[in-house]
Amino acid sequence: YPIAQFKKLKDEVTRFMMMYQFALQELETKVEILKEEFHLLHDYNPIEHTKSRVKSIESIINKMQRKAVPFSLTSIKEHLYDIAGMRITCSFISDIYRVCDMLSKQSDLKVIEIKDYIKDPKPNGYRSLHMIVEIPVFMSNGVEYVRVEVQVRTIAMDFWASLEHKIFYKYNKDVPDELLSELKEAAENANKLDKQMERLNRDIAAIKEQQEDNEEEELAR
Ligand code: 0O2
Repeated sequence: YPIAQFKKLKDEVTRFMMMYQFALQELETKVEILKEEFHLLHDYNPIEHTKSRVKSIESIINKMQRKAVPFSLTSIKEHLYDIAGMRITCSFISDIYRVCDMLSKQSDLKVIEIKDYIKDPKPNGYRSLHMIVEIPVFMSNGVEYVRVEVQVRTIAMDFWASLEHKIFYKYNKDVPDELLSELKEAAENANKLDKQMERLNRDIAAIKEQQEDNEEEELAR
């Protein structure tokens, strides 16, 4: 019964893709809660915005071919960690580590791997913190542990990565050398800007604290 077999396969694939969608929804809720709690308690929001996506079936197949992963749902789940991806854009570099720490402390979330491309940028200048996390997803027939790739970046890192990605594809992955070195220089400039903004933010916080102390002293007199 080829039709019945085809239907079974289609249901399996639908369920497989749904699992990643659910994992992302769970992670989005977690991040949203952290965001609101932080805002209410500290009157400050370390997260500018988030964006999630599930890889298309076409990209999954391309990646499987590139990595020579056998064609089965079990091996895809085992070998491809970025089927579900979430990008978290933060205001400052210190916020990236704060967000990573807050997520890592959640008991139902297991950190599988952390790649720190901020401490060790890629040779082309790419910076971001990548986390592979595993989240339990409860489905009607049991629990599935689903991996999600989380990329945590500043606005400047995101700006650079988005443009670099576009340029990379515009030149069909064969970018001229002089453009590559300009891109690298742009990444260093973005990093300088990130560091400058971090310093500014720290100075402003110190001034604010000093003002509050002065006001308290004034009231106590
Ligand atoms: P897309 O379209 O964003 O999904 P792997 O993920 O297994 O291929 P690797 O190298 O261990 O292998 O992954 P890594 O370094 O953690 O990077 C994976 C993702 O990070 C990429 O996904 C990009 O989204 C982003 N990334 C990594 N390096 C660069 C870079 O130099 N420039 C830009 N713009 N993005 C980068 P995909 O699958 O390549 O693409």
